Amino acid sequence: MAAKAMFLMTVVATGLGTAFGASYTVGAPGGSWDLKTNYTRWASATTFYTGDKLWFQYSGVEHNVVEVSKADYDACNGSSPIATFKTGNDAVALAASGSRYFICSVPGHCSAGMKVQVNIRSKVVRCRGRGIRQRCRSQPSLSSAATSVCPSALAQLGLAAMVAGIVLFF
Ligand SMILES: [Cu+2]
Repeated sequence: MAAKAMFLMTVVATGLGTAFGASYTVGAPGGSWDLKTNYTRWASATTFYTGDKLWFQYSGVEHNVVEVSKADYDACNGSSPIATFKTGNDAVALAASGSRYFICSVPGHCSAGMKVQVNIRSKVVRCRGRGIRQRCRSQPSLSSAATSVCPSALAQLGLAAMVAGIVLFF
């Protein structure tokens, strides 16, 4: 029965993770973090919201990801990085609204187009009702799938599942 409670907890945690953020692989589906993708076109096809995540997938031997200021983005200068990533499978959380700038600092790559600007909008979540009956909607709403149970309600549900699991176990 403890296993059952653990399963429920996992479901609740997974729900929390997916309900309030999307993950985007940079350059996908046509490309990745490479020398042939048009990142201006790629970024303009998506509206990014706070809570979303970027994935940079590439060969760590050939490329890297350097977050820079707008001036360094425009100049393709990677010598004053805000952050540096080089594993080839790097996640960047878009926690705040505003613009973020990423380039590849391998000589020649940024000027060849390996640079992406991401504009992040803040996502407002509005909730109605209380407890596990509470329902929330992200505004602006991305789709009907944006309607989901609120984090607080999920936490309560998780707690209830845990208590039920303990009661059943003993
Ligand atoms: Cu590169």
